[in-house]
Amino acid sequence: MITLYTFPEGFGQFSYSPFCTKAAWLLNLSGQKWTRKDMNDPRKMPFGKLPAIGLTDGSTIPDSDNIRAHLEAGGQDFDAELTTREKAASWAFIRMAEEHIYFHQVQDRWGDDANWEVIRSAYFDFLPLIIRRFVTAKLRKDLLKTMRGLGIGRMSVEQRLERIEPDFIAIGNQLDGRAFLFGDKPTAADASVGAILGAIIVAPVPTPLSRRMAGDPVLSAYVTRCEQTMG
Ligand SMILES: N[C@@H](CCC(=O)N[C@@H](CS)C(=O)NCC(=O)O)C(=O)O
Repeated sequence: MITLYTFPEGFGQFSYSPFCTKAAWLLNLSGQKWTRKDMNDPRKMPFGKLPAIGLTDGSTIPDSDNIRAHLEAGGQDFDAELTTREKAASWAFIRMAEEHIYFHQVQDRWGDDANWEVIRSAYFDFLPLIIRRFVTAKLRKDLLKTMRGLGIGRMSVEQRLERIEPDFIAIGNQLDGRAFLFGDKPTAADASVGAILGAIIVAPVPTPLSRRMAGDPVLSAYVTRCEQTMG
């Protein structure tokens, strides 16, 4: 049986990491038998990140894209009913969610003081008390430096909302009244997009971004549908 190494459950979701939620949803869609193993510290994982899966031969496959590729190599086709053009669009939606929208969610959790207080405890209470404040302050400082490097960390909340709005419009237009991005069944793109939008909605302390998502009837219903169908 496959073991999914994942960050723990959090904020009402499978995991507080949307990439772990995505991996769990892909595993569910594949119909494979799997079990979860929660971890707090991913440093021993091949990429130093989660998710990863452990196979019965003892090997470990890190990264949700590689997990998808592994399942596909075993015969699963998440996008079986998609045309070549739809597959191209699917890939672009995945990248938009994972390489852009995701970082706005990270900025919301780590950059906003009220959210930081909650996530510091949710993510790092496993650390010994004596080093916790020091270590987490350094982690936050380093992460926010990375976010400044990306550019997102230099924007005001209003500028971030403006920047991400076209992404939300694109997702709404792609849904076009349908249940999922490419029709009435979830595909690989829904596992990425749904998990990342879901992580925005459940900001522990509401932010302008989480309110924007939660107040969008189409996108919030889509997230709920993804959770109910793939979760
Ligand atoms: N491209 C990776 C991204 C995974 C990722 O960024 N995981 C984050 C949690 S959402 C992580 O492990 N962060 C811990 C760290 O960077 O130390 C994937 O698709 O699996």
